[in-house]
Amino acid sequence: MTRENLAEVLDEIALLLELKNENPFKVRAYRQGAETVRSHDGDIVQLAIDNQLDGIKGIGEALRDKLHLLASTGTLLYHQHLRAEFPPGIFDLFELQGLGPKKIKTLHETLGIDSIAALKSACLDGRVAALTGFGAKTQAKILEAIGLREKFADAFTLAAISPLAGEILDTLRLHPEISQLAIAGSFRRSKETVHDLDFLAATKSPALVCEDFTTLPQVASVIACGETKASIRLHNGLQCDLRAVSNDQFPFALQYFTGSKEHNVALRSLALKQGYSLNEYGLTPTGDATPPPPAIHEEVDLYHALGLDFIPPELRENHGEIEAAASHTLPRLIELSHLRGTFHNHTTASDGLHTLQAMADEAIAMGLQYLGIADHSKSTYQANGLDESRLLDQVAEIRRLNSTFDGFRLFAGSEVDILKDGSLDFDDSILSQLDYCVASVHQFSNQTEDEMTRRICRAMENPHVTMLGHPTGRLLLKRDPYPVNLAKIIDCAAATGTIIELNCSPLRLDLDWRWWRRARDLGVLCSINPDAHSTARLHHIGLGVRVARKGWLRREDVLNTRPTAEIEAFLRTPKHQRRPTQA
Ligand code: DGT
Ligand code: CA
Ligand code: CA
Ligand code: ZN
Repeated sequence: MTRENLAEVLDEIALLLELKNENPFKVRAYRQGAETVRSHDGDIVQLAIDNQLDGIKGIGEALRDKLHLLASTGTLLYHQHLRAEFPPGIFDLFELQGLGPKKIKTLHETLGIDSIAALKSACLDGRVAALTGFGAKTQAKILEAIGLREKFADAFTLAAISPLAGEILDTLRLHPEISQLAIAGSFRRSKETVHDLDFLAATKSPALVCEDFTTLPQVASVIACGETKASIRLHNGLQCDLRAVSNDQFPFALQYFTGSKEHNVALRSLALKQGYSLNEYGLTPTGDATPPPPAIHEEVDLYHALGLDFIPPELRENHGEIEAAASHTLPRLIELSHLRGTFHNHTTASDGLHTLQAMADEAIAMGLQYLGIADHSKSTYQANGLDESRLLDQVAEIRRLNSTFDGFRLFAGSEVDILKDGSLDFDDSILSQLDYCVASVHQFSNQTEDEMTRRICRAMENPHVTMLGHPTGRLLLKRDPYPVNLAKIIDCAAATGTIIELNCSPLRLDLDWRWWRRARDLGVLCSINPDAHSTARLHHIGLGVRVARKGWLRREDVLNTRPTAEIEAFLRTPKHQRRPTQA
């Protein structure tokens, strides 16, 4: 059992309890437990096995005993029994955007729907629309969600597979016959979604390594197993390829299988111009006129041999990185250690799982100097958005807490709804009492591109709007972006001095990496925001940094790399006078 296995069981129990209409507090306890398991500093699996979970915040007695049973025996009868009350296909329904436990329960009880296939046919012959509380609109939305799922059937989000990738790497690292090991492909390039994982191992015994790869505990089925390569499918459907190469070939294979294909094509043609042929096995002179290349022990040597600076994997998309590497103008990319704090986080006041104090404690434990709170505003009533009076109470509470911290501070903000016409959910008289504000669209996302663009620009023109939240509303593999003209949004952000958020909640990663270079060049600042609804999710800033790197961002392009005093000065300065980058 891994940490993630434990957390998944607790999450699933929460879902099942919701399906059974159980007490919401009980549901919340399991969900909170899952988050605690994910974020606990120590070896929580071992602690659970040893029955040493007492005193861990977020894990009560009932959870403590269940985690002990689960970790020490690998199963939990309570979970099995709950699961047995429902058909297994029902879990897939939770993956569909816009379908909550209540609707799933109705669909199951009235129409006997127990799988996505069954749901699809019920939509197609109109049975779903006929249900009370559903209607034609809901039915169309469900069909759309099913369509999206089919379209992305073979894709996974970077965040979803990262723990799994890490586990497999850890296991393979123990293999005595593997001398070098890496995951290449889109995963190494930090693409927001990936189709498969490409493992690469240097070894003197390729056939043995391939065979052992197919017996990893995560394997559901073996697709192929040969002398130098193998492919497996994991229980979650993810395919993993392995190439076994010699030590000498490793740097070439690593470069080749990292891709992207477009980057490789451009690199190969550059090599050809210099008289070399480049492939996954080596760099060789094409004729007698070309001298042999310098010794290449590592991937970086290969780039140097071609007269290029080392190109970080995130940039290898043939978006100008080869030209920049040739002219020594690649950006020095931001790193996780540069972040000093982060904005846009939720608490129990709206739909977060943890209190102000707990969120602050976690940020402090992460070594951050400040944390921005931005709970939902009143129009997002589904998320228990705050009205004026609750918001001002929270501001007061934040000011009180700040007097108890040493070298840490909370910034009081709001994730204020951008209403249909671009006005905001709070008056300026309220917004002016906050330290900062994130403005986001959460409703009326069916407007035309023109309407949506004008609406968001109007919000950014407000002097109290510090930053724009999740600019396209996309949910990776689940919900397309709403129509919006991002070029105009970026221009408007530059003109008004509005920061754009890089929302690094794993399904969002919004603004997309493809737009950041343009934004940066126009002087738009980025804020890497986890949109955390729990303490564990604060750690998504690491994912945000990977995406920011992919967008060519440097330390100076990101607001929350600045120390507290600079942030305070920045926020005090009227918006139109703020300098996007430090001198
Ligand atoms: P994906 O679809 O998320 O798995 O994306 P990748 O980039 O991981 O693609 P994949 O797994 O098909 O191949 C891994 C890398 O191998 C790819 O990024 C570049 C290299 N590669 C694969 N096929 C070709 C090819 O036909 N030509 C070149 N130049 N490189 C290739
Ligand atoms: Ca791949
Ligand atoms: Ca592959
Ligand atoms: Zn939001």
